[in-house]
Amino acid sequence: MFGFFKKVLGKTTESIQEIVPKKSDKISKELLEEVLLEADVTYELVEELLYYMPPSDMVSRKDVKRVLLAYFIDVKKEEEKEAKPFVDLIFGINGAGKTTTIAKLAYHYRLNKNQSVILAASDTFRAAAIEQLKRWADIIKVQIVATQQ
Ligand SMILES: Nc1nc2c(ncn2[C@@H]2O[C@H](COP(=O)(O)OP(=O)(O)OP(=O)(O)O)[C@@H](O)[C@H]2O)c(=O)[nH]1
Ligand SMILES: [Mg+2]
Repeated sequence: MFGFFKKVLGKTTESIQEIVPKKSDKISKELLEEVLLEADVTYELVEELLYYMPPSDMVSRKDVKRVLLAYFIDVKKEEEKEAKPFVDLIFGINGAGKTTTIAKLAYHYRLNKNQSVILAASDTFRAAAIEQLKRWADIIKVQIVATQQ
């Protein structure tokens, strides 16, 4: 049932499955809130997700699936990424976690998809931005193109 989420929310679904016994079909909203927050889902989004759940204290796997799915309606289908090369555009406010996410994606593509990844350090302005990306490239063993700050 949670196949789709396993792909996009690996760790989060694992946490949910760990605490919801296989036979049980319900999870308390309180516990669901805890799991989502521990999985780094922002407080605002957790509040919003809970708002769209049914009014009862316990929610079913079906409800969780329905509500979470609505948030991933725009997730690109895997096939769309088959064309090579492709570029992912990541954007967000300062310190939101863009670079870390880029490293996670690059690692995922290299390891799980067996794709060839190349990082390009294009933030030549922020202090240590190039160093930060170089460090990630080194850790996850992907190529990087970088120049001077
Ligand atoms: N808890 C948690 N911390 C994270 C996550 N992603 C990034 N961080 C931390 O948040 C801080 C900023 O992450 P970066 O990836 O450098 O953020 P950024 O958006 O690239 O930052 P700028 O390039 O300065 O705008 C770092 O200390 C990361 O370790 C995450 O998913 N969870
Ligand atoms: Mg960054």
